[in-house]
Amino acid sequence: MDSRLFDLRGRRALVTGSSRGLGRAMAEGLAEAGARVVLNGVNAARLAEAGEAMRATGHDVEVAAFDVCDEAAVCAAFERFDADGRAIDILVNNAGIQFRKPMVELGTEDWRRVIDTNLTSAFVVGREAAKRMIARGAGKIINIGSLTSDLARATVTPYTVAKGGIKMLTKGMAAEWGPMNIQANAIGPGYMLTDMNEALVSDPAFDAWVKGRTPARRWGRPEELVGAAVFLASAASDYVNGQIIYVDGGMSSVL
Ligand code: GCO
Repeated sequence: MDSRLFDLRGRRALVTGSSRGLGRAMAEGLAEAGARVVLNGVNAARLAEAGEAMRATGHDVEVAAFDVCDEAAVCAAFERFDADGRAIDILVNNAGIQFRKPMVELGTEDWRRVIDTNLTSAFVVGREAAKRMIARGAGKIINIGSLTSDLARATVTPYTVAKGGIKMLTKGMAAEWGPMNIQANAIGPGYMLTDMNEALVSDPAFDAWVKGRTPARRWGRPEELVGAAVFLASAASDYVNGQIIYVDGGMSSVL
């Protein structure tokens, strides 16, 4: 096998929402595979800290603080990339929030906030990245879905709807941008040990449910997404388009 198949040297990867959690883990993994990584988040101080920590381990890291929900800020960020000659070869649309509430108690503003952050932002950032990728004749887009891209759980419906939308947005990107040599795919994490899930991990009943419901009998670790991310960011996936890879310990495959 050609060892360069998974080699990301010479490629720049923008990972949204990457100062911590799944985004940070994937950013570190892409850097390990040779990519120059652009960290993104809204908190400039936390972002700078993450950048320093990654540079300290020898990684080639840039930071770009902007709010993925602010279309003007997204467009300005890509204009700065253009001006600096920084091509985004790989985009990981990871930024997202969770908001747990039964729908009958859910305000429309909270609904919109989750949809905008978890789905609309992936469209806006994806569109701006794709314009440049089309001009260069190549690109990789990795949208972060969820187990809830396919399966619903009570009290997280806006998140579920957004993540279901991520699955179909990915197919739409494949349909429109595949002919321009852009491969758009998704990763569907299962129940991962992240800050976002802290309340669930520390709930003994929920913890037992996740472990009982998952063939792997455990929660996933953020770094366990790196393999799928490097695969979808590399030449190894040049004929893969519109797919979602579930990294969920098998939960979505069993009753
Ligand atoms: C929840 C969790 C899930 C997981 C993950 C599952 O409240 O059920 O937050 O949404 O985070 O997305 O794939």
